[in-house]
Amino acid sequence: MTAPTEPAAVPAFGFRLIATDGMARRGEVTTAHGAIRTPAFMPVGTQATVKTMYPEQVRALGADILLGNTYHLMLRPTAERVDRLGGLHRFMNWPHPILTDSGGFQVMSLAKLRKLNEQAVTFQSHIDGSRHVLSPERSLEIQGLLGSDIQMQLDECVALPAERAEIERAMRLSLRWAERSKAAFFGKPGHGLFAIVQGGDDEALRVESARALTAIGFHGYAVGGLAVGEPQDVMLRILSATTPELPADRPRYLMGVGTPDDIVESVGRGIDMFDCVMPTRAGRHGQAFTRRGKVNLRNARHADDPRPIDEESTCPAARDYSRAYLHHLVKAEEALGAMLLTWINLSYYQDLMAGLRAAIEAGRFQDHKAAVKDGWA
Ligand code: PRF
Repeated sequence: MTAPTEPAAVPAFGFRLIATDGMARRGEVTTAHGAIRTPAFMPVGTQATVKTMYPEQVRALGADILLGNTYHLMLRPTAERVDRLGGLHRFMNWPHPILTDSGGFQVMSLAKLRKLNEQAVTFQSHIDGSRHVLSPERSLEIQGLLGSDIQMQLDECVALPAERAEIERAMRLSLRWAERSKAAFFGKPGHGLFAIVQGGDDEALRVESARALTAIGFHGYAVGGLAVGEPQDVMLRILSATTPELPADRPRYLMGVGTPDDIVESVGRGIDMFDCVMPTRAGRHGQAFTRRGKVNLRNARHADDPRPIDEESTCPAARDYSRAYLHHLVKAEEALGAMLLTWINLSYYQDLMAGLRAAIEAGRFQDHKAAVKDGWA
C-alpha cells in the first residue's frame, strides 16, 4: 500500500505515435516533467535562460520543452550548484521538460585549447581559461545533476566539408561513446537518454551509425553533424537515408536545425524534434520571422511604416507594435527591440509547429507544407 505522504508516481519516459502522414509523424513524448507534443521546436536556453524572454512567456507561446547546455552550465554556475539549488527546473523557474546537449559540440565551437582522445575531451573555459575534462560519463553526471529530462550522449561532430576518413573516425568514436553512455546512464524514472547519429554527408556511414545505435537501444535518437556547412539538399538527402533506419517507436531529434523551411522539409522526412538559436538570435539582430517571410527591421524602409509585423498573428508583439517603432528600437539598440522581436520569432516557430501537428493529424501534410512555403514566396 502507498502511504499518503509518498509523492505521486512519476510517469515513465515514453513515446507514442498519434498519427502519421507519409513519413511525417505526430506524436507525444512523456517525461518526468510532462508531455511534449511532436513535431516540437525547443527554444534554446543555453545559460538557463531563453535570452530576453520570461519562462512564463515562452510557455504561453506553446513551448513544451527547452534546451539547456552542459558546456555553459558546468562552467557557470556549475552543475553541483544547480543541484544544491534543487535542479535546473527550479533554478530557472521552468517546471516543464528540459533537454540538455552533452557539451562536445559547444566545446568544439567555444572552448580554447581543445584536446580530444578516446577517453574524453579536455579544454580550457572560454570564460576564465580554467581546465576541464568532459568524458561521456562526466557529461551524463552533469546532466543528471541538472535534472535534465532528456540527456544527450557525448559525441564528436565534424564540420563539413571533411575527408571521409575523418568523418568515419568521429562517427566510430561517437558510437563507442554511445555504448559508454548507455552503461553510465542513471535511469531515473521519466528521464531518457538519446544517442546521436553521426557520419557527415556519407549515406553508408549514416546507415551504419543509425543501425549500430539502434542495436544498443536508446530512449530516442538524434541526428547530429548536419547544418554544419553543407547545402540544404545534402542535409535532406542524408535525412532521407537515415530516418528509415531508426526505430519507428522512438522520437527522432535533428540537432541545431533550423530555418522554417529546414523544419518543414525535415518533418516530411520523419523528424520529431528540433532546436535552433535562429529565432532568438535573429530577434536580437533585428530580424522578424513572419508568415510572409523574413523581415529585417534595421532596413530604413520601415522607418515610416505604421503597419504591424502581422495583424493576424496570435502574438501581441506582432499585432500591436508598428514596424516603424520596431525599426526605431532596433536602431536605438533598446532592449525592448530584442524582446519584442524574440517574442515574435518564437511565436512564429511555435505556431509553425502547431500547424504542422494539426496538418499531420488531418492527413493533409503535403497541402499544408505547400501553403506554408507559398506564404514565404
Ligand atoms: N552534436 C551535438 N550537439 C549538436 C550537434 C551535434 O552534432 C549539432 C549539429 N547541427 C548541433 N548541436 N551534441
